[in-house]
Amino acid sequence: MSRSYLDRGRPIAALATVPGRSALAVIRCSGPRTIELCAQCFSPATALASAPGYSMVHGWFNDPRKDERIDEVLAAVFRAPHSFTGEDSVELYCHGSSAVVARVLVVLEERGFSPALPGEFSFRAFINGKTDLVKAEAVNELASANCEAARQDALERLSGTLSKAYKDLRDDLLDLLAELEARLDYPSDEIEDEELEPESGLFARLQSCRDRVRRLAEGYIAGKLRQEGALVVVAGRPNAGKSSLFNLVLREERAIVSSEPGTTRDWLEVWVELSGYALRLVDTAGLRQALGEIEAEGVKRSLELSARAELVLYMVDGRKGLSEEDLTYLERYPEAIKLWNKIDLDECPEPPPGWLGLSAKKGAGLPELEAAIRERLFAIAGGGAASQKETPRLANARQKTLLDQCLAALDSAQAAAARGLPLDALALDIREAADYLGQISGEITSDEIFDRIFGAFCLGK
Ligand SMILES: Nc1nc2c(ncn2[C@@H]2O[C@H](COP(=O)(O)OP(=O)(O)OP(=O)(O)O)[C@@H](O)[C@H]2O)c(=O)[nH]1
Ligand SMILES: [Mg+2]
Repeated sequence: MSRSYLDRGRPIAALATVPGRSALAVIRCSGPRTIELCAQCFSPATALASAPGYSMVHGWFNDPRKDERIDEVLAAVFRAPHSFTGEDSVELYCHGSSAVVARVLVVLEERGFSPALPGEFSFRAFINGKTDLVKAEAVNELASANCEAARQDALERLSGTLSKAYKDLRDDLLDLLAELEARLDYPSDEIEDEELEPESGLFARLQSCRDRVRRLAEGYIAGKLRQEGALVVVAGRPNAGKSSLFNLVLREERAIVSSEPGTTRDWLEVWVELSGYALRLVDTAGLRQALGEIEAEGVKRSLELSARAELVLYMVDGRKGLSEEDLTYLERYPEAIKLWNKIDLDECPEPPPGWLGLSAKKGAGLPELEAAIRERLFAIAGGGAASQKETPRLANARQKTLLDQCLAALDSAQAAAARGLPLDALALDIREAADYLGQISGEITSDEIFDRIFGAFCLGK
């Protein structure tokens, strides 16, 4: 199959819901002759063919070649340009079995529909001017949001706050550029001294744009974490109680717990949601001078995971206190939340300052631990929509790369201004910076990026 997104002459169809068994499945169709072609497999055919936009028609989906009914369906009709894609579209609500879906898709293909590429409906919406790239990406982010924080942010982006921030910035840069270019026609194309004053004219406006780009780029860490979830690693010496904590959070005896040190070798992970954030919680092998090759590999992986983690929960057996290894580890991860485990035992002394008392076996201290995690995540990832009033958050690597490139171009423009270079050198950098912002929103595109952007979307989206 070598169809391209740019091949828009044919109608497309795809399952828009999760494949498998469900009450209903939605099959989405869009493109030239969609309503007419769907009507050919629908009875009563004229009811569908003549249905106004934004209406639903009840009937049967048929295989016209075999003159056979396939399913009882509802068809939602959208007429161009008033649809998601901007094209004529039909959504078929059929029963959610794989047998029904497979037959409907085969019949649609026989009628001339091509199986949609991932994200092809969104691509068509973009190319038909229904959305910019940032909002198209937000739709996909909303469809894949796996926690409340991700949902809130994606919705904020879908409502256009981020698109507006990019657009305002680009407009300001283009205004600046227009002024510079107008002045290039004058005999003296040097920058006037007063314009280099931080508070005045050109320099100040350039500086303000640069600061706004920098703030947006800085929001990426929080945005990505809220969208994709945080890696939270439980680390500590063997037997500290890491797997017990993992099971306690999970409310299930998932990890093997035993009094034998070195029980966990392969690390285990589970997704949990805490206060709206998705956490990828990982139980790791206990840190010590390993006894054999397998344990050594486990320890190596624990250290690698710690290095990648957004948050480390470092646990010790309170009865044993702090060892040399614990202190060495904590020097490397001073931000770790420090857990003093087994406080249910009489021989366990009080936790020292800065340590949180816990019983991974009995559950004491868990609410305090959750509060500490919440506080730490909030510090890294910030709050909900209200906190985005000034600077909306992005969570998309493509946008971040282009923002970084834009920032580098503005840095170069500032350096040019500071060195009193001719205006055309400055104009070149500002043009480049504005172009990067245009690529973010899709005002400037090249064909080859479509596969990369939309290819990562869900099928049927
Ligand atoms: N009394 C008490 N025992 C605990 C507690 N947490 C863990 N244990 C016991 O300590 C032993 C080790 O627990 P694990 O959870 O397997 O420890 P681990 O840190 O995963 O150990 P490794 O996988 O070997 O690194 C087991 O016998 C647990 O029952 C606790 O809070 N209180
Ligand atoms: Mg373990």
